[in-house]
Amino acid sequence: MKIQHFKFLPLVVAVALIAACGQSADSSKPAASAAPQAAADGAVLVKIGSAEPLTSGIAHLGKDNENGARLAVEEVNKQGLTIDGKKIQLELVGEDDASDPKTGTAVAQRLVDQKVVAVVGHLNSGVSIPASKVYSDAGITQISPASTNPDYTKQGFKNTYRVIATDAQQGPALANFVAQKLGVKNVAIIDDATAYGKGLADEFEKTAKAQGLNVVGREATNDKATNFKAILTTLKGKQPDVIMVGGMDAVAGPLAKQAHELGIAAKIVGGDGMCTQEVVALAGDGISNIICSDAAPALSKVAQGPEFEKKYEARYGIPVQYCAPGSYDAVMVIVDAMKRANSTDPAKILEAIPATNYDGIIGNIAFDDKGDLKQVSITIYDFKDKKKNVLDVVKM
Ligand code: ABU
Repeated sequence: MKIQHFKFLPLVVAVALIAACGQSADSSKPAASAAPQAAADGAVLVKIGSAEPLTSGIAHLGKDNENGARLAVEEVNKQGLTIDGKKIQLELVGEDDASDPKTGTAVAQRLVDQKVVAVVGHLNSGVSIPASKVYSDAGITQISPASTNPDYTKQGFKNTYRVIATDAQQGPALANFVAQKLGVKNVAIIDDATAYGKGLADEFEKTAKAQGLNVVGREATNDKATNFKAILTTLKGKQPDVIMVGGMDAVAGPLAKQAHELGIAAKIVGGDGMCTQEVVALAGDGISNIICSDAAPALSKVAQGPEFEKKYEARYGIPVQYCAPGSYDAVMVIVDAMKRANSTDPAKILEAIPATNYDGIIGNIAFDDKGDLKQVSITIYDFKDKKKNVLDVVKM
């Protein structure tokens, strides 16, 4: 809203109207820099958005992300936060994107309209990518704890960050492990046709071929599928030593179970989306064949990891599933930016984020010029006694 819109009104009325609208007098500034609200105890209420699937086949993973972010908000509020001499009360505003790109952009707009100062989310790359345009237009920092598709941070937006490795790092790490550590020759690939699943499978395939592996078959399914017996039967005839799955645990778990039922002895190999605690229940006896990577360090291998696991279980009564540590860290990175900027203005937070140098649960967090982590750690696991067991760590 530019001041000249009111050129026929008395100046005092124009100023009052601008103030009432809660908007800058310069329309080129993001609408997100509206005046903060007051909390009940007189503290300034500052909202942080949290967006992930709270319904859909991977609602358990979305809830885990939200749990991580909420734990951080609760801790900051308990410790007390003062910015620019004002007591701050953080509020986490959670929204359900249902793993759906269209719902994701609507949710992003809803968070912007609710005047959040930054957003932790989304989970799915296929949702984070379209939603990032909404946050970019509003000048709000977006930090995804889970989206690994490289394209998310390649769009030229200044506000787009992640606290997880990318599939351009994870895919090659997995393929190198298969070629060098498993010492097998024939691999088949199945992807779920999502930005994540297909993207990771493509990265895996490129490196697998460069490593001299034979890709004996490639099949596609979708992220809502539950019966994989037809494509597994086709691939069984090609006798793969490994079946790489680009998909989340809701696909890879039942797929591993059905492969076991069909007598397929191949290892079922995949990325972070299937490397969850829930995959144990979903895969049944097929769990013994699963090898998967996390695009993050194992909690057992990082300084604050074991304490985080204890805190999380004490608060929620369940173990960490997935990217809760990254969600927790993303909130802390936003708070760290507020402290360094001495401001809760979204524009000032965004300005402070590139200089982040924060020691989080997942390790040191500093960003490159695209918004990706400068240092990452990929962890490769199998499952022993239904628990994740570290096989290898690749630092990049
Ligand atoms: N990183 C796996 C799950 C989320 C995604 O990138 O779609």
